[in-house]
Amino acid sequence: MHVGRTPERGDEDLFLEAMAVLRRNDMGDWTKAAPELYPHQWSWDSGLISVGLAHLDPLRAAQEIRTLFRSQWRNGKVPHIVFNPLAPPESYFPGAEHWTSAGDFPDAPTAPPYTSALCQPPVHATGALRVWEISCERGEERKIEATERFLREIYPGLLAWHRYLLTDRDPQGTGLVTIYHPWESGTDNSPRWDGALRAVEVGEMPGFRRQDLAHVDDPSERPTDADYVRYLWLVEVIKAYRCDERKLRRSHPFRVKDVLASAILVRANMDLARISSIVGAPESDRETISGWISLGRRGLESCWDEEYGLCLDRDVVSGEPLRARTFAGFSPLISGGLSEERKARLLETLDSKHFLGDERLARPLPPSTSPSEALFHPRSYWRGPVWPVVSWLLWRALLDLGEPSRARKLLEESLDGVRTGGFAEYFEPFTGEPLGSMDQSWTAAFVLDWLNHGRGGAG
Ligand code: 2M8
Repeated sequence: MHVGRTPERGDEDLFLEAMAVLRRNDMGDWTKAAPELYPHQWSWDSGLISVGLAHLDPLRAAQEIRTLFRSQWRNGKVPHIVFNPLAPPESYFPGAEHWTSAGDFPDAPTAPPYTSALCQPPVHATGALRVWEISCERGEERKIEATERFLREIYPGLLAWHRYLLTDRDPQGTGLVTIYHPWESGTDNSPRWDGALRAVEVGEMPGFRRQDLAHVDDPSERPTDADYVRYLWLVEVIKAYRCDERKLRRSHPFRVKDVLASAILVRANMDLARISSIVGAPESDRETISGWISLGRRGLESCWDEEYGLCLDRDVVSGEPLRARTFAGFSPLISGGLSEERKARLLETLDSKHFLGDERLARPLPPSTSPSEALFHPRSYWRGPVWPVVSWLLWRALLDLGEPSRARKLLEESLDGVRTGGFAEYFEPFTGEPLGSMDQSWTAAFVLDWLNHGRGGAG
């Protein structure tokens, strides 16, 4: 049990506001990622929104993950978007019509609801375990039993999901997840992908109209048109392959080993191992999962870059590391099991002028891309702004690594950022200005988790 934070003035109002954001975006048994910009169910958003919802109602939180997994593909993949059948087609691009225009995908589940053919970082086992844990902390017997039943019900889906990532997405057996699209990383326009994207040759494709720009004041907050052309081209290739994993792994033009997704998978496997004990799964499952954890950690170690003091993604097509200083380089903190030396070096990088030691920062919160990176941009989406999801992932990692005072600092600074700027999707790192979508669901969910930290639940 971690020591709880001392409540501050204004906490109660913040709690009520966060709750109101989630209530407004609530679609009954799933949550819109944001009111206008993201009117559908996103995979890793929902996996983490469930943690915030658990502080309000563990049963509703369990339902969030259950709804997502109803659209799990036959091969175990959890889709990156489940499209809201009630959202007008022009509300988001590319929507269900775009994905299905070339016909059905053989591995896709029965529709509607339709899904995209991509996936996102596997935070779901972590979300599911936290839902149960928070339910236990709250101590309501009936809900504890219900969330335990939920774990029993969702466990086979979680296992199939992780197996998919460690087989279809890792045919080389490295423990590292291959992604086929920057959208799969969750960090869409991060400089992490620039090198690999540059090599993609864009062919003939139909014209398209972006919807995302209609929902932000300043287009520089979103990816550029040049990025979007490549994103859409990769979607065309995936559709032409009917998402056949064998074809994708042989000749898709964008194949990258994503260290962040891989580390999140290790963390999720640690949590899946806990779930497997709770639900009394066979011993052989636990052996498999434990093998996945060791393999993933070895894979991440092989991506270590001594000069940067970070872990780097690798381009499968060129065989080269993708050199960019971004928060994803701290992935080994998330996967854990580090030597003291490696941990110390990563924390040194975190404190350095490349990250928290940059004196221009409004708050000591990790920017998504290092301000010393040539491709840094303070307003552009994943190229510099501070993201609550990044802070939340690092906060959890620091707690687990026995770094409570660092973790507390991240938590308090993050809460302060939201108190001042609201429930934004991301924040300008030097001014704290809220950017992107407002009333972003997972920002509200993290606030609920931070406010309740160590308090045994509330609400
Ligand atoms: C952003 O990604 C979507 C595409 O998936 C978009 O820009 O349209 C990313 O920040 C992603 O990580 C997030 O899951 C999604 C919804 O919040 O938005």
